[in-house]
Amino acid sequence: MNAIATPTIPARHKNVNRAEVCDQNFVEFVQSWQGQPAASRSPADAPVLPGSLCTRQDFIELFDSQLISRHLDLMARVLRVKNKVFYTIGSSGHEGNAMVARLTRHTDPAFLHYRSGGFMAERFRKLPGMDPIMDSALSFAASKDDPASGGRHKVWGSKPLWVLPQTSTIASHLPKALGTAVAIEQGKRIGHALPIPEDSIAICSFGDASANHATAQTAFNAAAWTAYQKLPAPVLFVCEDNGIGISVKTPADWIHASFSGRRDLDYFAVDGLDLAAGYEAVARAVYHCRTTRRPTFLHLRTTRIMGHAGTDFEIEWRSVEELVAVEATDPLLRSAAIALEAGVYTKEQLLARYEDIRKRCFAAADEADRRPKLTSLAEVVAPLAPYHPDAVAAEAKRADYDERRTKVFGGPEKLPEKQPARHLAIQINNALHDLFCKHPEALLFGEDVAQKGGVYTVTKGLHKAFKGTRVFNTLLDETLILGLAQGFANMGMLPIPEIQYLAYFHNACDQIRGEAASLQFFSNAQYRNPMVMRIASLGYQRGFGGHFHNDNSIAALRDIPGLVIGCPSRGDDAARMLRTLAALAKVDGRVCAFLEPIALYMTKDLYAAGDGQWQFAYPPPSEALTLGEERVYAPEAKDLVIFTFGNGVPMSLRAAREIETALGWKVRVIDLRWLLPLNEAAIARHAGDCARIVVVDEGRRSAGVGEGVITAIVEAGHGAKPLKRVVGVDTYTPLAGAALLVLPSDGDIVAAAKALA
Ligand SMILES: Cc1ncc(C[n+]2csc(CCOP(=O)(O)OP(=O)(O)O)c2C)c(N)n1
Ligand SMILES: [Mg+2]
Repeated sequence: MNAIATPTIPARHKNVNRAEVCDQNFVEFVQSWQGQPAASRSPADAPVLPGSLCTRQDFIELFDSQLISRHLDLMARVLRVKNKVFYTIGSSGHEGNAMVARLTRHTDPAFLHYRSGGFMAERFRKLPGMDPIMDSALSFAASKDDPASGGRHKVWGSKPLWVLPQTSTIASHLPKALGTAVAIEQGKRIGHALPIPEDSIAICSFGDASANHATAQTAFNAAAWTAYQKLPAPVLFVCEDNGIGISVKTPADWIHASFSGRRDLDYFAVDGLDLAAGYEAVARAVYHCRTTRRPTFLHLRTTRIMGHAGTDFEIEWRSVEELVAVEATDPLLRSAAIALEAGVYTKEQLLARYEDIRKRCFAAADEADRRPKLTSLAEVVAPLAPYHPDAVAAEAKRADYDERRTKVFGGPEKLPEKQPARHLAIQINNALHDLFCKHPEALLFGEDVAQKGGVYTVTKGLHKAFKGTRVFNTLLDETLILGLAQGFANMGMLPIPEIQYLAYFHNACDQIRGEAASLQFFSNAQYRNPMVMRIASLGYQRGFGGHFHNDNSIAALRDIPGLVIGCPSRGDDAARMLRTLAALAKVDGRVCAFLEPIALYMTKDLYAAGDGQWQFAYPPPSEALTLGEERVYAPEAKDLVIFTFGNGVPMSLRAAREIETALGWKVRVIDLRWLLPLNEAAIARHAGDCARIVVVDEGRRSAGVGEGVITAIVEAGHGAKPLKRVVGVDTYTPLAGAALLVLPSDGDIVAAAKALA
């Protein structure tokens, strides 16, 4: 029998537009309600239904939040068609999450699922004078007056309400939510003044399908790993289980089966469809999380009304019977029943309330439509990569911590600037010690960084000098390391995460690309998560071979909007650059990457064994570089300029000698030092100054740094000059000596120059 012809399904239920169906369902449900209202009106603080922890007052406000959320959804569906709203993923069926907002504080940082309309409407009550309807309408309309993102995305976000805007990448916010929870505790341990009360918890919500994502599992695992060691991790994971992800059903009972017995993740099941029944369980979960400081998993039963988004015509892929059955579980019908049963509203009052909120939502949308949009490129990118050069320089060169550093280094005579010239690893290590003296809120963490001091001993001694509260090993999970970094930054600390090898950055790349680097942009500069991420990088290692210890993939970082990338080739520059990066993080909230060339960590010689010419004196702490500032070797030379960075610098200097001998040319070598943003003006200047150009790029041919350098040269009008590129091959790096076949060599540089002769 044709399912659609089933007599129990009224014709209007076959409507493709399920928003209209749900809207009518609500009205009809109220009109046809046959129950008996409570005999007498109970006071505002009495249970809304017998035995419920939810009082009448709680219920009235929660139900209002649900109605606001619902009518924002309905409004979005109507106005999307008119091109006045640009986003239709709704909260319908999930409005019970308002309970979580009511039972937490507006200072509990919240990282929210996209179905959080109810939560937001309820959280807005926590501060006077805020209007969830207008704020949401501005966001739906992509107006630049949108207080969350300034019109950059439809996000749930609010600075005063501690709702940090999230991207659409499901599960990507869980590691930073855990990181924020850990940071609350870490901040207390190091005596850092937190921006929120000390007993705050971090809240993060997500869907049932998202709970399976590797990034979500990372957070669950790390939370349990932390609690297993009896360390606090006050994070409230709220899994809003509607049983489906777009069109894929979650196996029946999977969330309960998977999480209810998980060690060190304390599980609470809540009926999110029923305010009267669910309220107490939410209260228990929140209380548990706040008082025990243990990771808490709140399994909130929800349903999904009106499809995944406005573009999801469920009727095309689900039977009408199934749809109708789902719609019958609409939590707003249950709330309506409670309201009528408890005598909170008469039918007429309830319908009037329903229509009144509808009107307010459409009026707000009308107003939002009149508000300005982002109309210039300058406006769009304004919050992406703020840079105040003078303030950054002042902070980078600030050297008011003499007393602390003298103590840490063991006396005035032991200060590193008074020691002989040393190699890169030692000078990075010294610079990190200095940064730790300068910033009491700096933390360094990663794999093996503490007692061992990192694989290459670059962080040696920091753990001893600054203790395990500031220098610590994490679990082996790069996604989590970068999630932690965001959490510490959210709480106002200066995270210096270490990624053990560049190859292992890639499996956590989204935490920087999608999350950290995007926060200032999507929050319209209201939130920032500054950090200095150190990554042991690049090729030419002699001790430890193979691709994964010699990864030269730089483009994966270079395409991240707003990121700053520094790559030193020598110890003195590294120290000056680290100071600048920390200052960029402090002053402008920038997310910074520092690519440390492993092969140069221990390099002492330049031209010949024992010459010691690749060791440099430690610059005193008042010295720093300007972002983009290049190092110029032989500035007077004009026959040939070599642009390079990292390992390419000593290689090019050696090649330059050979070229001078062979061709009689004077060779200028430019160490770019900053790989993002590239200093295009400096590149153009040097290219203009010299007769010939070679670009030495240890990255890969199709995606390195060189193509950016050459573009800058061509765009500046120097494209006609004789030019060669020496660049890595588009391949993975093989083990042992074969590695040198795929990476540029001194000889390749000389050959390129000769080809220009
Ligand atoms: C990493 C990632 N992969 C895929 C998507 C596309 N996508 C958006 S929502 C979604 C389903 C999520 O389902 P669930 O977690 O159950 O949340 P619900 O929408 O049901 O509330 C998918 C696959 C995405 N946003 N992010
Ligand atoms: Mg779901």
